[in-house]
Amino acid sequence: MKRVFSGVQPTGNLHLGNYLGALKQFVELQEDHECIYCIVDEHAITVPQDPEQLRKHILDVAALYMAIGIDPKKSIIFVQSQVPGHAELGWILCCNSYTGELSRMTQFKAKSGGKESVGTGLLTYPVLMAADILLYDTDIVPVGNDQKQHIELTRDIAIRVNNKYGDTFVVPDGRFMKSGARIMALDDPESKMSKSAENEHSRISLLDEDSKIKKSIMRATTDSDGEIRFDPENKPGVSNLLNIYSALSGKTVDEILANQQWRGYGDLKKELVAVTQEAMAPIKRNFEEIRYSEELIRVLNDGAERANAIAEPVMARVRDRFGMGIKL
Ligand code: ATP
Ligand code: LTN
Repeated sequence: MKRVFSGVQPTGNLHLGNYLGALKQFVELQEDHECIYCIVDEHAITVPQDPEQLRKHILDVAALYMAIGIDPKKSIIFVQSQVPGHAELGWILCCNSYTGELSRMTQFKAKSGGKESVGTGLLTYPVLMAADILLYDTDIVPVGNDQKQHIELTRDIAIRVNNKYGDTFVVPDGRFMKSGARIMALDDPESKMSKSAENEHSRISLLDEDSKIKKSIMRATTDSDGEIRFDPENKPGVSNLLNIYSALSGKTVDEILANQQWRGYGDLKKELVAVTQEAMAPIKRNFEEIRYSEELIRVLNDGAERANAIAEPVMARVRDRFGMGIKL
């Protein structure tokens, strides 16, 4: 069975972009892959975090993983900082990457732009991500489109180390969704839906109440020509709504457009409200059941142990290839 690894940052409530771009594939993949899903708290601290909030968000993401259908009997769910190999391999890989290639990463440029002092962790963030992936001999990494560059860097570092030290790492492939790979902000369809945008109506969180879902979608930015068609370049707002509709319903955009009798954007939005509320309802129900249960903590502790059991032999191989530590 091929091995899958992916991670989500515990930096706020997960939204439709996270769900449709990444998490939905996590659930599908667990049927015929060995899946490892991480809550990457070491990545979260690349920007300042309130400790209490961070602790809360870690458990929120873990509960959401389970609420959307990740089954701890099939997949490993764990918290990054509970497995020491991530930080250790992160350091080793830092010593095998270049400041030039890291400063060229779009996410780094976006997050550091215009600031006088920039945390080193923001620059080395993708190297830690490479460590997460390579630590488990991962074959496949399901992520949203925005992570393409980081996956490429991971492959470059793996190949570089393999060439220099002999076969050490499995070179992984990214896996990207066709619809949903890039969900845009509802209030600004030119930028991606994000946890950190100031306007709460720019996103739909997986835990939003029905009334909030309705408000955010009904307010979504469209355009003034009134024609409903899929044209991301000229009609990014309407196309984003259709894209969300398609990803949530499992229908293609063509199928949706062929069967609709909408008289205007309002009708499309109303239908999308219903589709979204229906898709979110079971997630919210499951979340409430799991979030404050002892089972959640058991799942995470057990997950960390299972993850460590895979990571440790890989670390032993890496230390050995690099000539680190002592050997009897
Ligand atoms: P955010 O911008 O929401 O803070 P992020 O990309 O910084 O998200 P994560 O929460 O770790 O950080 O992302 C989890 C997964 O969700 C990643 O695979 C990422 O590619 C995906 N993702 C994030 N935003 C979107 C989006 N708008 N559309 C599709 N996928 C997304
Ligand atoms: N960088 C990713 C989160 C992330 C990740 C990973 C994804 C950290 N480590 C390993 C896949 C595999 C993000 O910002 N979304």
